[in-house]
Amino acid sequence: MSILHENLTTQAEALRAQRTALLKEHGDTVLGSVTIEQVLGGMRGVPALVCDTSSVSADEGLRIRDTPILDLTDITPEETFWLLVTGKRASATELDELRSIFSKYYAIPQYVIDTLKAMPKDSHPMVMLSVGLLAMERESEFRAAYDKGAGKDALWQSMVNDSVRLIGSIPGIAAAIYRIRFHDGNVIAPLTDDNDLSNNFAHMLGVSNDASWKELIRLYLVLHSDHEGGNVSAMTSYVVSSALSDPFYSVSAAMCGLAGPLHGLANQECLRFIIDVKDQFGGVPTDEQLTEYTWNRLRNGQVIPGYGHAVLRVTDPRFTAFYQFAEKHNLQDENVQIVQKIYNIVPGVLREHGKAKNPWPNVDAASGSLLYAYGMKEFDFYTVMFGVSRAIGLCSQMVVNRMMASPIVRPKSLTLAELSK
Ligand code: HAX
Repeated sequence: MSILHENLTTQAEALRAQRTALLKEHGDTVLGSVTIEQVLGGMRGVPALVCDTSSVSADEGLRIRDTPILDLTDITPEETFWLLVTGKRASATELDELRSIFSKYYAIPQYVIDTLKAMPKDSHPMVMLSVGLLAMERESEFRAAYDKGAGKDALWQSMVNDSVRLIGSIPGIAAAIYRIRFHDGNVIAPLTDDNDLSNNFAHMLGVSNDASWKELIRLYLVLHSDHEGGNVSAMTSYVVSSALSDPFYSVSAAMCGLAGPLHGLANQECLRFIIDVKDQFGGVPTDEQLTEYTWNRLRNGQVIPGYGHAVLRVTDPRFTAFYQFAEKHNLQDENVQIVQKIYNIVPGVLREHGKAKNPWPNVDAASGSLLYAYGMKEFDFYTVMFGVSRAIGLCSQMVVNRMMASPIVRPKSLTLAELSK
């Protein structure tokens, strides 16, 4: 049994006891009412999920286990996973063990590479990511444990094993997609002298040898990891895994949701927006040009990618973290300058436009321009980068839910006629 399992054993019992006590003593406590606007409006604000790993408030944004994300910008993906799943900061020994478990999976199975190579050349990288994860489902220890009759209270243990395998493998799957889809198809092997997850991911992508590229990848993997339980990708994996589907099924399904332009694909759309602006004006536009360009887009019924949020009502702290990274490393190419100019202009236009409840940038507004600055110019790939990070949060949430022995999700739907009545 790993140190991680040992840490979680006591927690699993405590979580189940807390859940049972809440159900027994307060099961009929009313949390609020649900309006027709919420039923027709994507269930906005309906308190219907439990998520202990992180929370998002309108006026501050993401907290991981109650620590503001801007206080966590120096940690590694390994530390992030440990914090998300256990609620505690890892010791050096715990991290060493976790890193060594993850690193067993950096080199992905050949059949996954073969599957990715067999896909049509114009497959979207997010389709390839979802397929790559599904191909690995045969490795699931969770499914094997279920098939052998593991009891409901014990299933979280094999879910931890699947989670570390999945988190350890997904950088290799993503890097293979990048090499196959955009380069010569030669997949780069993991490092032999360094078992750090983000260093290996940075290396296997083969984009840059710059030390700050590794730093960007580390930051990227931390910032996108988790965003409480109600966003499309987290809720998808929650629903799928509630049917006791294993993490490979659940994260693969979540990636299909992340691939939507209103969710993770927004980072690809942001870069497209930036390049369009640059092409249109032959470089960084003036304030007036950008204002007019933004208005034209809104009049055309298109959204401004990277702006707005279903929960946030302030600048996303994850945007701030990327912005600070650009300043620290003096990244001043035209795309970064356009990101800065958009930040100066777009919130004012969106406020005047009067529709978006939040005129401020979200995480996707800056991330792509940084990847581009280091030479990763294939913006179809950016959501895959997001997915590698998000898998850390999805797996953490699924482990915690399985420790609690959460039941299958089954809300009630109504017909429009029933609503009208
Ligand atoms: N540009 C133009 N219009 C916008 C807008 C934007 N950036 N953000 C919101 N609006 C519009 C909505 O389309 C909606 O219009 P209708 O009433 O005509 O339908 C109206 O303003 C009210 O929307 P809202 O309540 O403020 O926002 P929602 O909770 O419905 O949606 C979204 C939140 C993030 C989907 C939305 O702000 C959006 O489409 N933003 C652009 C895409 C984007 O950046 N997505 C990434 C979000 C972060 C994320 O999940 N990353 O993965």
